[in-house]
Amino acid sequence: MKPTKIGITCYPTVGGSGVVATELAKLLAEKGYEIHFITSSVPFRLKRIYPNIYYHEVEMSHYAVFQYPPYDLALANKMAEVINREKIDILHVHYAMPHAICAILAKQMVKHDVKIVTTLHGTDITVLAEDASFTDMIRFGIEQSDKVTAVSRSLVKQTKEMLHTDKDIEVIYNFVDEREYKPKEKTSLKAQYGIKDEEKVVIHISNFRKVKRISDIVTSFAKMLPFTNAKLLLVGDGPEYSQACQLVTQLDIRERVLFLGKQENVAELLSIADLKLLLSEKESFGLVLLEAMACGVPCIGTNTGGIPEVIIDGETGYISEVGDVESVASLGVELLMNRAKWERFSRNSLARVAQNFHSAHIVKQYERIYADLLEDK
Ligand code: GMT
Repeated sequence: MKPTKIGITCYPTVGGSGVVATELAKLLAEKGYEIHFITSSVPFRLKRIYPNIYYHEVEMSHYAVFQYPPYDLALANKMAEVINREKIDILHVHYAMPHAICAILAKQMVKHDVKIVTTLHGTDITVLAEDASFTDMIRFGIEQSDKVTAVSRSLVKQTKEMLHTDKDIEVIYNFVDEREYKPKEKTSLKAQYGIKDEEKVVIHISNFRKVKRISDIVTSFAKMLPFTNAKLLLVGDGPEYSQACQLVTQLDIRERVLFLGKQENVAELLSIADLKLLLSEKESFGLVLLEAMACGVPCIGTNTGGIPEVIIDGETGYISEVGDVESVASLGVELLMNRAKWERFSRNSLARVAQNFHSAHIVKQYERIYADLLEDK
């Protein structure tokens, strides 16, 4: 039997959506699907050769007459070329804007019957909150897709409210690769960073965008310090990085905070962490929470978007109101200082990931969507 051929378009650089798209691709390829990435560069999680995964680069032409290089048109053109040549059955795009819109254009250009699956990750909707002139275009991308999924119930609700659409949007949660994200033996990493054995490790991982409220991370950590001996690992880079450095100096906690910048091996860093903080003002899911929980690290997150669908308040971690740094600090101290509670939360986190976000279970949900669409062909 011929393998089902899936085209995938995502943002190939850093970011949870690119991670989810690539991990899904790898697992599908292992199951015998033929995967064709159509992206501007090789997705960063695609580090080695995978026999069933192909990569088609979107090339840009830089004609002097174009004031702005037409990336979206180049993408649609590449999608159409790959659909025709490879006889792609399903084109699965991550983000409505611009990927779903490009996919719809590509579909109109080809003779081959291809179905479009769009997965919403949240930023489409965040963009809308800032520039409502995109509403009609994003709604078009969603409504013309053959199937739409979103990474949390909260994102479905928000999308429907903001776009006034009754398009059926199915929730398929994110997942992590359990082979990589799992509790690990203690390594010498803590000592290598100059962190003493008895010191607790609090960690934050993000792209340091404004929406992540990095100053709340630093401030709440500073408020924990009189009550607990701890270090803060700040992992990632982005627009708010230098402001975070300034705040750390201002609060006089420089020896307590390690700025690690972008790191590849996050699972290893999580193995030395005791507590994970994600205090965003908007977050459709929070993949980094799942990564931490899969390593047995309890999390404190904010009461926004999909975060309460990942953390169970008082069982796997805590939920705090956006900006309430006092409450984050006292909940953090409580968890770090109460060993029995920490161990219970850590076990509950592992169990929750295994029961609700297991990759095998999530991949099956995408496979069912593909199969249903192919049946309709
Ligand atoms: O959070 C970001 O800034 C990156 C963005 C992305 O494109 O990867 O993350 C979004 O998608 C992730 C994967 O589904 C989610 O885990 C993040 O919550 C979501 N970010 C926001 O909603 C702000």
